[in-house]
Amino acid sequence: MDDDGPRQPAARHVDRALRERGLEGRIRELPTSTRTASEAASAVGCDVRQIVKSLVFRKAHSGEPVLVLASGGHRVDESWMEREVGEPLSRASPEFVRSVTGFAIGGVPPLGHPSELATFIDYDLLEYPELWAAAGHPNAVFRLSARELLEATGGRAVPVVPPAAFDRSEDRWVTFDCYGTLVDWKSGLFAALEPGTGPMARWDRERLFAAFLGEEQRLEAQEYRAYRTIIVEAVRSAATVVGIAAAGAGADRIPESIPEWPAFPDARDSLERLRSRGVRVAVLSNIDRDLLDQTLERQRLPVDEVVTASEVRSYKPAPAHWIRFLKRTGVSPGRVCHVSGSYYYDIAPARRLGFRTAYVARYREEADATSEEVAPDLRTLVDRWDS
Ligand code: 5CA
Repeated sequence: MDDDGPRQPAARHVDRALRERGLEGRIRELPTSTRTASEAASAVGCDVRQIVKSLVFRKAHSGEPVLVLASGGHRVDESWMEREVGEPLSRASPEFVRSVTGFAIGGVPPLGHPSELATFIDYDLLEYPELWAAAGHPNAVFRLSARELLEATGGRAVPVVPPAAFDRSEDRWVTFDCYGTLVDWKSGLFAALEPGTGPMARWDRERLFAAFLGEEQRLEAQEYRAYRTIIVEAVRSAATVVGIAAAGAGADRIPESIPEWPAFPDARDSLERLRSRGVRVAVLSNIDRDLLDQTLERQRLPVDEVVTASEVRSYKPAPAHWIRFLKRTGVSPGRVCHVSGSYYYDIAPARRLGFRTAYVARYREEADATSEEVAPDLRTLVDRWDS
């Protein structure tokens, strides 16, 4: 293996910009051309829609550059984009592209430019767990996830062609995480395990739960698998890590017990109060659709819309749940507040996509002040919104 990174100078430059963002060893220099999106897709063996095209436009009045990161499957609709940008756009000349990005057409990367460019990201890209972009040279590309593209470029997610739900909805929405926010999954999980282990000491519970969260994160970041598989495997390996073998033995029973996991006492009332005021509510959950449906029915939680990991085939904090929600409803993220008990899974990615956020401290996770609002529970939050 070549430990010194890419050979082409332009690709080395992109490699340095990637390293600065914690994205090491991503670049592939290929024997065939990756000059166009379809060539790049054939060269790496992915769908052309997973290719990030880095297209430069020029604002007609100010002359400023705009970088549009579009899916290889899309032809950017310039008149639509002008609405997002707020100014007429023209295509950039090859010279302009080189002067503002530092790279020639055919190899323009989405980052690593001499100065930061106003950046818009095609939100259809953000439903793919794996993306490929040009790495400075027409034979070099690099792999990154949708979440990494958002974070590394700081770009704004927008539709680059008119979306199906064309008219921006005027509805007000509140979107919720489910397990850990509406449903007390920590109690539910131990209620499922303790018939096998006997009552666990508080210390063992905390250690097991912490190890479980770590294992779950690790498994969810891999290739998509159903949540009922992931949760069993996460509990088994957490039990091994902390040395509570009996807990691992009970892991098989967990998925079918999930619909019994109790809603927090204020969950149903809070959803009903919001809906009675004309606010629409949705649940965006890292679980299989059938299990969520059973939870909502059994716990009598009324919602207008649902997006699950099994539908988008990825797990939060990947952005796909929120993108799917925006596409289905036609609402813009600024009209939505996303509510969750987790900074990692929900608050951080929702903010990155322009949603308002409210953190509910269900299990007293340390507040890190990245959420606009923080409340001890849902009842307090909805009371505050009412006053
Ligand atoms: N390496 C591949 C993707 S990994 C790549 O760079 N594809 S691209 O689509 O981002 O870059 C080619 C794009 O540059 C074309 O889609 C086109 O929009 C733009 N382009 C090509 N020729 C010109 C030109 N003469 N003037 C301005 N833009 C051009």
